[in-house]
Order: sequence, then C-alpha cells, then structure tokens
Amino acid sequence: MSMKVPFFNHKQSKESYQFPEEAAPEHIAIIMDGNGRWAQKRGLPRVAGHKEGISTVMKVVKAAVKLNVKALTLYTFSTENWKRPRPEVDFILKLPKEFLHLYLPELISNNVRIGAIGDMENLPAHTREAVQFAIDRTRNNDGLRLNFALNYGSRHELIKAMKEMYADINNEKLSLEELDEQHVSQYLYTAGMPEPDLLIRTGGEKRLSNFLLWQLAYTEFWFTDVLWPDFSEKEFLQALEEYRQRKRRYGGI
Ligand code: V0D
Repeated sequence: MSMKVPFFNHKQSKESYQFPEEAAPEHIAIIMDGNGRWAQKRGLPRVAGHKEGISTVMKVVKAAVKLNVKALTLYTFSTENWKRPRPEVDFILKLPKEFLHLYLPELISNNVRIGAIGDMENLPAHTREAVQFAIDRTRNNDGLRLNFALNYGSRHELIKAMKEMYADINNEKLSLEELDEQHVSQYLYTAGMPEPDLLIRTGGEKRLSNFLLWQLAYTEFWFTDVLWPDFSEKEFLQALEEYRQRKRRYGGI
C-alpha cells in the first residue's frame, strides 16, 4: 500500500489530518461458482452455464483493467473437479482454448499478462498448449496480471511445497533454522505475487473449497448469491466499495 501523503506531517494539526484515500484492492481472487445451477434453472445442460461463464470472465477482466487492479486470480478448475461426469470435465477443459480464441486479441490490446497456477502437467495437452501459448504471447505485457488457477488445489500445493522444502533442506539449499513465512511463500505456485486483498465468491456458498489457503490468511472475503453467469460490473463495484469501507473503518481506529 503506498501512502499519498507523508505519514507524519508536523505542520498539520491532528484535527485537520486526513487519512490518504484507501487504494483499491491490488489483487482480487474470485471463486466463480454457480454456472451449472444457472443453466439448470433455465432447463439447459450444465455445460451451457460454463460456456456462458466465459463471457462473464471477460466482463470482469475489462472492469478490472478500467479500475487499475494489478492482479486477478480466477479459480477455473480445481483438483476436485475431476470427480464430475467425464463429458462435463472434457467440455470444461476445452474452455481455455475457446476463451482465448474469442478474447486473446482483446486481452493483448488491453496489455493483460496471462499466468497460470496449479498442476498443469496433469491437464490434457490441448488445454496446456492453449494456455501456454497465451502465457508466451502476453509475457511482455505489464498491465493487469490475469492468473488462471487450473487443476489447482491448495493442500496439493502445500504438500508439493513441503516436499520441495524437504529436498532443499536435505541438499543444504535451505536451512531449517532460517525457514520462515517468506520462504514457504516462495515454494508456492504464487511465488513472487502479492497476496490477494479481496476474495469474491459467487453462487451463494460460503466456503474456500481448497483455494489459496495460505495466501488468503489476511484477505477480506465478499460473498454474493448471484450466480457467476449473472455477475456483472455492478456487483464487482459493490464488492470493491465494501472493501474500501471496511479498510476505512479499521484504518480509522
Ligand atoms: C468454467 C466460469 C476461462 C467458471 C468460467 C479449464 C468455470 C468458465 C478459462 C481460461 C472456465 C483458462 C485459462 C486460460 C484462459 C481462459 C477457463 C476453465 C474453466 C477450466 F488461459 N474460463 N474458464 N478455464 N470456465
């Protein structure tokens, strides 16, 4: 968080001192839930909701670019999603290609940089290749950082980190004595990224569902019953406004 005014200005009286306007959240994470239910409510197959959900992703990306958000991390496919019926899984795994076919040029013209977190190796080659192409193509962009969590599960990420830390301790790249929070963070998929300031979950559930357990330790949570395909800039702005008010409340103590 950057202060726009000096922290202590002795020329200013205590009474007239104003806190600097709180910055918008720099990093927002979103659990985009409610796609299947959105479709079922309309008598459509669940996959129609997932497909509808990709246009909402683009709407939110454009809103985030406009509002100068620095990073957006979207939970698109969890390690638990493999338990769904095979045809649904196959359909979902084609969505990155479909999304990028529709929107990659627009993302590029908006200076968006695409990234991915999760166990990419166990995704089908066509999914991995589509995402890798987009990562490579946007590597030099320095606008919004758009991270897709693909085949992501937080406990899996933590076990992977523990194994790597154990190996590095064994070959003396890391000492047990110096191991601290910063070190642990460096072994996660999100290494080098700031932690999310705000988590949004659509679709009515109020759970983390194995998303970013370590990284969300200090994050503000905002939930809505709105299903992801119905989520719009209106709700996005509502979440940001509530975030701003919460920050102002405890910033004022
Ligand atoms: C389904 C609603 C975009 C939530 C949105 C493979 C679930 C639509 C992507 C995407 C999914 C991923 C990587 C990338 C570009 C786009 C996506 C999946 C599901 C899981 F580089 N939407 N989307 N990926 N859904």
